[in-house]
Amino acid sequence: MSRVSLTQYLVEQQREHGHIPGELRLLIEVVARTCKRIAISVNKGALGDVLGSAGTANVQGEVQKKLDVIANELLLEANEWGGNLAAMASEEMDTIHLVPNRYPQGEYLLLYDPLDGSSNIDVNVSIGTIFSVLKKPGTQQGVSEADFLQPGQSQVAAGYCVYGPQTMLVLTVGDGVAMFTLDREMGSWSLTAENVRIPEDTKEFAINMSNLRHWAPPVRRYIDECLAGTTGPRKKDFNMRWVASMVADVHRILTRGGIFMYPWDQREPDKPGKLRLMYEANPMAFLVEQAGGAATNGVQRILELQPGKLHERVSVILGSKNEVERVTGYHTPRP
Ligand code: P6P
Repeated sequence: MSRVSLTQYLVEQQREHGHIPGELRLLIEVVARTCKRIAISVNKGALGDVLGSAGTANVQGEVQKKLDVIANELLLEANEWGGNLAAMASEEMDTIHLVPNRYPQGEYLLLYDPLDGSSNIDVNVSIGTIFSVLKKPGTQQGVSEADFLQPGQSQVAAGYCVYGPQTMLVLTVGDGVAMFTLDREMGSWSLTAENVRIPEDTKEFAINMSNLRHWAPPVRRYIDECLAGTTGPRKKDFNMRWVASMVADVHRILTRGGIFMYPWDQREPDKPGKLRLMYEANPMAFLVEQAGGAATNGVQRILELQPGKLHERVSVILGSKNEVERVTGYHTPRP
């Protein structure tokens, strides 16, 4: 049986729902092709000059891995010529990257974390590329950072590529979530799941437990109740997973349910959280909601948050709807 390719899926989705005009389809296909190219570098490991530190720091003040820089460069170069993009923003770049004047400017804005989970690269644990697509507001020529500062519900597409035992592309354009597996013999993406649904209940939570003493009381209460298992108020035992690679943890939740939490903690009280709103939380929240899950910052839907800065951080609680609503309820007790 011949499988549905990414191009066929996008063409048929456009025919049925009209959400993927040609310029957006080109953007998605170019990002998907670049993820295949990134996978080649990731899979080289010690056989290629791709491991270890690049000896530079990014805007977050984090040491950049060689693969962070490689992935960022590949995405920049691949997305400049299409005539469908006005500019790009990346976790690895201080400011937005305008499409060079030698190319026509388009109406889309592309944001990405080129390689999330970089601390896992050198120890061969799954990592990923996360991307988010917005439309440039207005019709005026030119583009500024302010044009990127749109709430997540304005996204027209979002997705990630997980470089794991399988290389998989997971995508939404607002009509549900589809998953594609890289067919290495063909060198193409094959549709392997669509209309993905996250179970509303779960027995599996994902959080970095080493931060337990730093959490706010509502998070501490929720986790304590999970740990109490059948002897506590939840009356059921829970399991825990923490890959420390958001793409891997979210992929597990999209595949079998669960709740992922990277909440505010008192280690750096001025920071609302560790994860970035524009190119980590927003695309993941779009995917999770499209799969019937929920995503909040503990108080509000992540997709409703109005960004103030390109690289701002946010507290993230996402996954199985009933669990996310429970944790959110602990933050905002019912009147
Ligand atoms: P910690 C990876 O660096 C990342 O940004 C996310 O992918 C991941 O969920 C989180 O940080 C892990 O953070 O503090 O557990 O190492």
